[in-house]
Order: sequence, then structure tokens, then C-alpha cells
Amino acid sequence: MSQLKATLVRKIEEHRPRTQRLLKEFGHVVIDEVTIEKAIGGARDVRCLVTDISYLDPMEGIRFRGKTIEETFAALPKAPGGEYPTVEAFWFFLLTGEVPTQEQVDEVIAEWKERRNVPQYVYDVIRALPKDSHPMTMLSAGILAMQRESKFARYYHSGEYNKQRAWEYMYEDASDLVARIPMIAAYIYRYKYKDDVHIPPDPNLDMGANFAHMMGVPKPYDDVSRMYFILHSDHESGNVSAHTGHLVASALSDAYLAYSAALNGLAGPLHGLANQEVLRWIMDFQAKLGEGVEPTRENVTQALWDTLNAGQVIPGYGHAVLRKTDPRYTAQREFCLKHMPDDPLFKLVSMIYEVAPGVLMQHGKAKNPWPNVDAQSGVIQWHYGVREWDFYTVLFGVGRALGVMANIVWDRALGYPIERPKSVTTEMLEQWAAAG
Ligand code: FAM
Repeated sequence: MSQLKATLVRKIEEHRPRTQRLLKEFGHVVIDEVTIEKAIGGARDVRCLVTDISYLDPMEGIRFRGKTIEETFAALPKAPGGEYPTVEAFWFFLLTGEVPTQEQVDEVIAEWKERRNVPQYVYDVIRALPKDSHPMTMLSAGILAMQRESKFARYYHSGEYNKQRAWEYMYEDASDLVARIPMIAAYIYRYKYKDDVHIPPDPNLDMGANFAHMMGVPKPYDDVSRMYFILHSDHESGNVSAHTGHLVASALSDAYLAYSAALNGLAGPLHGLANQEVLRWIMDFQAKLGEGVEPTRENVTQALWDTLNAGQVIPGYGHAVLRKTDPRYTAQREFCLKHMPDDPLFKLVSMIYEVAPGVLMQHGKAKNPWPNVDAQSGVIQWHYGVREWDFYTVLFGVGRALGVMANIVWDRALGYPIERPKSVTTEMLEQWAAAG
């Protein structure tokens, strides 16, 4: 048994009695109340999901396994010659809550190399789609097609399904999926945008470096990939992609079914697609300004108002939970300040950051006028030559797989039931409203 799985076994055995005790002895304790506003308003803020993988504080931002982004980056072993930890180290940490040793990381790196082969029929499914299909459609279709490989589904139908052991098969699928998804993503990129010329994986590289290699983008894109996948991995359980993954898996659907569905949610413009929308907004803005006209605070402000007055949202700003600048935005901004401070697009993104919160506050609708992760991520990709912005959400999808997979392994380990919230009718709401 790998050290990762052995650690996970220990952690799960330690954890199970906590969940059981809470259910058995304290199941009746009230932790929230649901108002009409919350019922109509997308269950905003209703505390009704449980996860220990990450926690999102509205003011502080995300903590992975109790650590802030900064603490996470500082604690985990770095990739050789890199500034950031390997994705494999982060996977160990996200799954178990323990910081791995270098030896444990190396074991995961070796394991992922064994697991990463994607069956040819998955690529054939992608190739069967029209080439101008959105890359998120291709990614979701590829993951869905791969469902045939599910060890969890095979176990379920074996006649020997045992709830206590189910997580082990989910862990197998989850590990296969996180090892394979960068292969599929790089394939889609090269298929769609690089004349269908592909670069085979390099057996000497960790996941982030190998992804950069297969994309055909030189250093420091290996570090960009590591940083990007870690930052996008998880944002507690209620966001659309994480919640979809959890919900679908709660029907004992396997990891491929669950993650394909999660990707479809991530592909929405209010969620993961916002990163491509940010680039589209900036390019439209520059095109409207015309050749040779420099962006200024005044013309940026005007363009933001034009967007709002047209009834559209400013992509990359606002958040359902956060009430301050997203630390994922700040982490990427720090990368830009260090590696590409003079990039003209970065300067423009920074100028938008200076004026957009004020505009949104004056507009008075958005509860959070501050930037989220998506406001800053595209500019880094653009700088390193990945300029096909409709691909950006695929990168988000590769990272988000880590969080969703870690969560559904634990969902099965803790025996969470099928998710089934209750709905009511408008008439019922009106009756409760009349009764005060
Ligand atoms: N620009 C303009 N209006 C905005 C806005 C923005 N960036 N953010 C919120 N609003 C509006 C919102 O549309 C709503 O208007 P109506 O009352 O007319 O419906 C009002 O402000 C109140 O919304 P809220 O309570 O502040 O936000 P929600 O919790 O409903 O929605 C977001 C949260 C993220 C969907 C919303 O802020 C938004 O549309 N932002 C732009 C898209 C974006 O950047 N999404 C990415 C989010 C990201 F972190 C991720 O998932 N990757």
C-alpha cells in the first residue's frame, strides 16, 4: 500500500467516530435557519454542507486543510528548481491534511505516471466533436467517456459492494482522474490550437512541469501551472462545481460521472468561465479604444459603467461568499509583480483593480465589489503565450479536479447519504409570509 493510501486509511479511521458521534448524540443541534430570502436566493449562506478539505472565510478567503494560501505554499515541499510545491505534494496534503515528506511526494509522482495513460477512445470521442466546440465541452465529454474505466462502478456492480470499503474504489478513480486530466487538457489544447501536433509526456517531470511540457510552453510555465492548479483546487463545498461533484457522487455515481457534471457547472460564465470573460472584456475594451490610445483611469471607468449600464456583470469581480479581495487574486498578482511587472496587460488589470471596486460600490448592487480569482488568472496565461482565452476554464477544471476528487473520496469514507434538500411551493412561502 502506498504511503498516501496508508495515511488516508489512518485518517479515515480516526475521523469516522467524530462524524458518527455528531450524528448520534448531537444530530438535533441547530446550526442555521432558512429564511424566504435564502430559499429563493440560491441557498446563499445556508450552512448545510460539511467538508474538511477547505474552508472559506468571507474576510480572510480560502484555507486549505486549515492553512492559508501563503502557509500552504510555504509548508509543502517545492518542485526541484521551482518556487511552488508540486501538485502531487498538494494532493497528498488535500486528501490527508498532512504535509508530506519528499519521499512521500516522490511516491505520488511515480504513482501518477503509472496512472496517467488515457485510453485512445477518449481522444476519439473528443475528436468526434466539431473542432470549434468549446474546450470545456471537449473536456467534459472526455471525462464522461472515460467512465468506462471506473473501478468504483465495477465494484458497485460486482455484488460485493460494501459501504465501509467503497471509498477505496473512489480513491482509485479519483487518483486516476487527477493523473489523467492534465493529459486530456493538453491534448485538447494542441488539438484545437496547435495544428493537432502533440507532445508526448516526459517521464522525468512532475505533473505541473509535464503539463507545461505537453502544452509546449517553456519555463516558468511549469511553476505557473503548479500555482494555478493549487490555487483553483477547492473553495469549500458550496460553489457550483464542488457542490455538483458532491451531489452527483451522492447518488453513488462514480468519479467520472460526477466530475463531468461538475465541469459543466464550472463552464458557466458566473463561475469558472469568468476567467475567459475577463480577457474578452479587456480585448473588447482595447478594440473600442482603438490603435494607439492608452488606457487611462477615466476610459477604464467609462467602460466599466458602459458594461453595468448595459445590464451586464463586470467579470472577475464580486463573489457569493467573499467580502474582500480574493487571496487567490492576490497570490497571482504577487506572481505578476515578481515575474512580469511591466506586462502591459498586467498594468491594465491593475488599473481595473484600482477603479472597479469604486465603480461597483457606487453602482450599489454587488455585495462584494472586490476582485475574485478570475480577474487575474488570464493575464498570466496571456503573458506566457497561452492566448486562446476560451481554453482558460479548462485550466481551472484541471485544478478543480483536485478538490472535487478529494471531497468525494471523503464523502464515501464517511458514508454521507444521497443529497436531497426539500423544496416548497410559492404558495407555501406566501402562507408563511402572511403568518409572519
Ligand atoms: N458586476 C455587476 N453586477 C454584479 C457583480 C458584478 N461583478 N457582482 C454582483 N453583481 C450584482 C448581481 O448580478 C446582483 O444583481 P441583481 O440583484 O440585479 O440580480 C447583485 O449584484 C447582488 O449580487 P451579489 O449578492 O453581490 O452576488 P451573487 O452572490 O448573487 O453572485 C457572482 C456572485 C460571482 C455570481 C457575481 O458577483 C458575478 O456575477 N460576478 C461576475 C462573474 C464572476 O466573476 N464570476 C466568478 C466568480 C468566481 F469566484 C468563480 O466562481 N470562479
